[in-house]
Amino acid sequence: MSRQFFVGGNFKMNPCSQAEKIALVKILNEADLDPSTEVILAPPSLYLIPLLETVKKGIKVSAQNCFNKNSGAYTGEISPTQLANAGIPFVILGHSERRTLFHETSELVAEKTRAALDASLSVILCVGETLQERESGQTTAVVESQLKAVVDLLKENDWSKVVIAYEPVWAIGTGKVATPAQAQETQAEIRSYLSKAVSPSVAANTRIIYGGSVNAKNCRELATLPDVDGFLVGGASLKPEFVDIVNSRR
Ligand code: G2H
Repeated sequence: MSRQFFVGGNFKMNPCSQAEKIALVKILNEADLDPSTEVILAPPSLYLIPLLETVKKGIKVSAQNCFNKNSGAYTGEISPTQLANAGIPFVILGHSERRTLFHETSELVAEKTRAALDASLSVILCVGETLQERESGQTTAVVESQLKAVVDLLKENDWSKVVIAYEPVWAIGTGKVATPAQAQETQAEIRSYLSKAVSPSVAANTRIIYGGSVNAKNCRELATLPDVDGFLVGGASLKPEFVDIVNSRR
C-alpha cells in the first residue's frame, strides 16, 4: 500500500512579525513543491486564518494544539470545533513541548485526540522518548504507552485521520537528528505496535513521520526509509530549505 508522503511545518511560537510571516508565505507560494507530498503548515493560532487566506492552494493549515472540550469557561484555550468551523483541517497534539512545558499527560493528549476527531479534524499525534529513556532502553515502552492511551479511545476507522509523528525529545531543536537506523527501527516498532493493538490494515495505512532537527541536508536519506512517511519540521520550516524537505523524495 502506498502512503502519501507528508511534510508538516511546525512554526512553534514563530515568526514574531507580520513582515517575517509574509516573507515565509511568499517563499512557499512561489516554490515548486512536489505535488505528491501533502504539505501542512502549523503557525501560531493568531496566524491561522491569515495563513489560510494567503497560502496557495494545495498547502493545508494546522493548529499546534487544541483543548479537549468544545466550549465553556476555559480561558486561553481553542476548541476543536472552533478550528473546524474556521476551516482548519489539522491539529498537532502531544508535541513534546506541550507534554514537558505544559504538563500534558498521555491521557489528556488522548482526550484531545478524541475531541479533535469528533470535530472532524485530522490529527498529527506526536510521541517520543527522552535521552535518558533511550539510554536506559525504554524507547519502545515509552512510545507504546503514549500510543496506548490514544488507542484506548479510538475506533479502528478513526486512524484514517491520524498521522503519527515520532519525535525523539533529544533530537528536537538540538541539531542532533536521529540516525536513519534509529528512526527506521523505532518507526517500524510503532507500525508493529499498531498492527497488534489496532489492526494490520491500520498499521499498513497510517503515516508515521519523523521529527527532530530535520533539515535540507539530512532529509533525503531519511526519506528513503521504508517506515518514514514524511517529516514534522520545526526550525527548518521557517527557512527556504523547507522547500527541499517537501521535495526530498523527488
Ligand atoms: C520537533 C521539530 C518540529 P525541530 O519539535 O516538531 O522541531 O525540527 O526544530 O527539531
